Amino acid sequence: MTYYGTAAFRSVDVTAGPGRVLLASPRGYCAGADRAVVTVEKALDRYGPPVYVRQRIVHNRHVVRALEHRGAVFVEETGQVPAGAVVVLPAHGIAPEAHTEAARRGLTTIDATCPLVTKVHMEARRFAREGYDILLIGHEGHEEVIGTMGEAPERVHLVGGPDDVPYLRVADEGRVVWLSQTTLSVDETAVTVHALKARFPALLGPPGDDICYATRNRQAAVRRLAGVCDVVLVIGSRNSAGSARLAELAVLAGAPAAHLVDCAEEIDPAWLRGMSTVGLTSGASVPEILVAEALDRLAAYGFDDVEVIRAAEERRHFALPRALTRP
Ligand code: 0O3
Ligand code: SF4
Repeated sequence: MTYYGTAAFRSVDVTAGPGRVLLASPRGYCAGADRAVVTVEKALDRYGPPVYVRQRIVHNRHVVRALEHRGAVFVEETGQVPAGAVVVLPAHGIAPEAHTEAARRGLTTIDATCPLVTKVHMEARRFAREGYDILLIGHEGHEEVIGTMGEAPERVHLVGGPDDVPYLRVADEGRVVWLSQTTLSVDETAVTVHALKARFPALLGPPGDDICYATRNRQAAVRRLAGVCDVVLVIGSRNSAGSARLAELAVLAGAPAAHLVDCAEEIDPAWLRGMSTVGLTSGASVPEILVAEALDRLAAYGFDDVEVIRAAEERRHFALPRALTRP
């Protein structure tokens, strides 16, 4: 069949179909991302536009654009929010000094930080108070990492991977603990923790998993389907750490190729030529409409037999921030 792909506006001969799609479950919105997006929507309903949002509420281009259309204004710094305005803090959390700055400027602050990110902040605060050096496994420059480091900047050391371990210097090797970003690769983190334990035998770990349930489940699902797919498509934005990890993991788990795409239009039909099984999943910041559009596009290419591959059941739900539920 010849499909005139909107991505490149060119005629491409797709000889792939009929083929099947293995659809990962769970995929898409986690409880924290869902809560954060609904928080901005409810804030717009309650206060009217503009509602300011620190950074991206979640790392998804489609979500940010849709909220902008409704009157959300995304800013990098609290200082860019006019005095007295309403500001929503992102799901990834922010450093405590940003809360102080918001209060000083008289802003109405609605905190959409995911409770599971807040849990990591609280761990960092507690271990710092108890005199521990904190080895935070995470990606340099990622907003969640910046926020967690801000809880105890003098105590937290960022660990990007095993290569960083020999260079770590701590005050007391008997009082060290590792914590992590919530959206890391489970397997890569295990390798880093192994290297840290070899270097610091007294190393403690987080009291509960810092890599959250949603990250684990999405990785488990893609791992299950990758080995039997010719190619895996991951819907998610480039700046979404969790989505990028899913594409990497798909290849590590046996898929010959994987592609991270923001939306259906980015699916290049050339990727499907000669293929019979396509894996499809989406990151924790991705609304299901984008998956539905990708399925429509795949069906147009002849991949219209969809089978769900389930790795876990998810029922987690977080209540909205209290600022929005008060009468
Ligand atoms: O942390 P990551 O870049 O994957 O963030 P996303 O894509 O916005 O996904 C939601 C997860 C989150 C808010 C942080 O835990
Ligand atoms: Fe919360 Fe996990 Fe979702 Fe991050 S990925 S917002 S920690 S539930």
